[in-house]
Amino acid sequence: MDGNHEIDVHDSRLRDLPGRDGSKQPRVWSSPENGVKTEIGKQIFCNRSLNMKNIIAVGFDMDYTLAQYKPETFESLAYQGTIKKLVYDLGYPRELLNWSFNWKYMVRGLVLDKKRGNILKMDRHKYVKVAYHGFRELSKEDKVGTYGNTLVRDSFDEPDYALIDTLFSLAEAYLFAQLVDFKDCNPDKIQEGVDYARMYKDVRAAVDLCHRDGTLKQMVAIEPKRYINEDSSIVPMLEMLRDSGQATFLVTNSLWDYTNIVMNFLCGSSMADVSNNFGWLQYFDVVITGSAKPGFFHEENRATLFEVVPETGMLLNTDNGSPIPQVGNTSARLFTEAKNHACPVFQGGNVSHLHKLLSIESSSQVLYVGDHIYGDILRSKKVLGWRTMLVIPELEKEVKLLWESRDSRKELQFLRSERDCIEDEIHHLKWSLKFKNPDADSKQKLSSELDKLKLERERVRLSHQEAQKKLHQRFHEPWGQLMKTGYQNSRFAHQVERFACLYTSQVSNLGLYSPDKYYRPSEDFMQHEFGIMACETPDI
Ligand code: U5P
Repeated sequence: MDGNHEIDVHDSRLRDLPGRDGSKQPRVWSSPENGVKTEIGKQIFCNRSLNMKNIIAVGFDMDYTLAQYKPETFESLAYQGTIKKLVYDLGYPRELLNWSFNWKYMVRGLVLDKKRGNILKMDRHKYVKVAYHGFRELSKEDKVGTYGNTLVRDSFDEPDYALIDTLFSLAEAYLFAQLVDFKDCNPDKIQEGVDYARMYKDVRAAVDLCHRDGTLKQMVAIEPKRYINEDSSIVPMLEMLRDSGQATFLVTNSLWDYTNIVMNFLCGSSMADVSNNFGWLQYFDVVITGSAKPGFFHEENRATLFEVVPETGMLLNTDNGSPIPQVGNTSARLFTEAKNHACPVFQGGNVSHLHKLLSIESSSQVLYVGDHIYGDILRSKKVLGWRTMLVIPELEKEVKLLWESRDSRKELQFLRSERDCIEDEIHHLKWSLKFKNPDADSKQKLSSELDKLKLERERVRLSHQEAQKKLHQRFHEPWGQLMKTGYQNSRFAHQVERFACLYTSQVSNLGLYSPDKYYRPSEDFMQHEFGIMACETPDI
């Protein structure tokens, strides 16, 4: 098999990367249309063909899509705020106040088993490959005993399981693991009747409250730079889309006052008082705040659409998305004229309002960019048929590591096939011993050969195990590669493949490609095709 095949995890174009001769600066590829080289970490990957010429509106989620929060400050703040609520409002022991948060420990794609206090990583077949109880790894026997039976394997969904599928969930997953450990070691210190599932429920409610009661947002408002990454390429990307004739819109669950603060920061406003600065609205055609996604994507959702007055945050009634005709004024006023802003701002409503506001006739004309596989991507694609792009910030590092570890992965594949060959040889020897009636001499020869092979098999097995562990740790200790679980795609990767037409590490990567680009995936291969494609002269 071609050695370069190893890095061809998502896109065959990677095979043609410069540096297949081993040169040291390979992490770029040539974009065919313009000859410009784009780093792999900033590449947009395509699962399903998408011709940007057919897209008339590009929409964005805000939090963790346009705005990349710094987990070391933002999620730490959520973590600390949650602990305070657990202690002061819900009666958890005061020693929790001394706990600290390792923001690098949890990763997206994990599943919490609320009842058992376990944290799981599974592959696309829902086979649990890595399992921890709190911070203690489960033995293989325990893991297989609990989750191994394919017949009873459940769906790993709510209400008994919680999916860690947004970056917002990393702090609560960590706190849950800490509480599980704490309860195991100090059963008397946790109130009677509070089991693992109840602890999860308390943590979830407390985190959610931190997001809603100002614990987080007031701090972000004071010093956005401390909590959000600056990204000077967002504005040029939005301008590029608009210059090419595509409408742009924002649909966020955040409310107007917070949205205004974050968007001012992202769009580079240097004004100290952002409450009166709405320059960033010029980059959008419609802004919808407080959208209550994923309900927003359902046309039958009857949420009322209000117009927001940017200066005051006041909500005005609308006539189902149209301006209310003024008394004594025969023509309905236009939002934009009335407000003197580049685009109208709303709160609530549903997708039909948005389609009407942007004159969208077919949902396949919309591309929506979000970070939440369920809240943004799955629902908008499945329910509506919008085209989707998922933002996965973790991808930049993952792709870099994939490149750097290509030799180790080659070694791993070699060991795996060596192991398989030995296994086959052992089988043949056993077969000969049993069915070919060898004479005493041959029998002895075969038996000693068999013993040698068994030793060799053990040596290769251990080397393979060691190499696999090293590679796993190189990506993430304890969870390994985000998109892989062993040799299979992870459950997270499987969802990305199914629901995101495109995926990339940062929203601004859109600006690195033509707004007319025809995104195409590599050819699909089934397993039987892989072998044939790798052989130059197939032995048929
Ligand atoms: N949020 C919550 N509860 C949570 C996590 C997030 O209310 O447990 C809020 C965030 O603070 C943000 C919004 O305001 O949801 C995310 O919206 P979006 O921009 O991703 O749509």
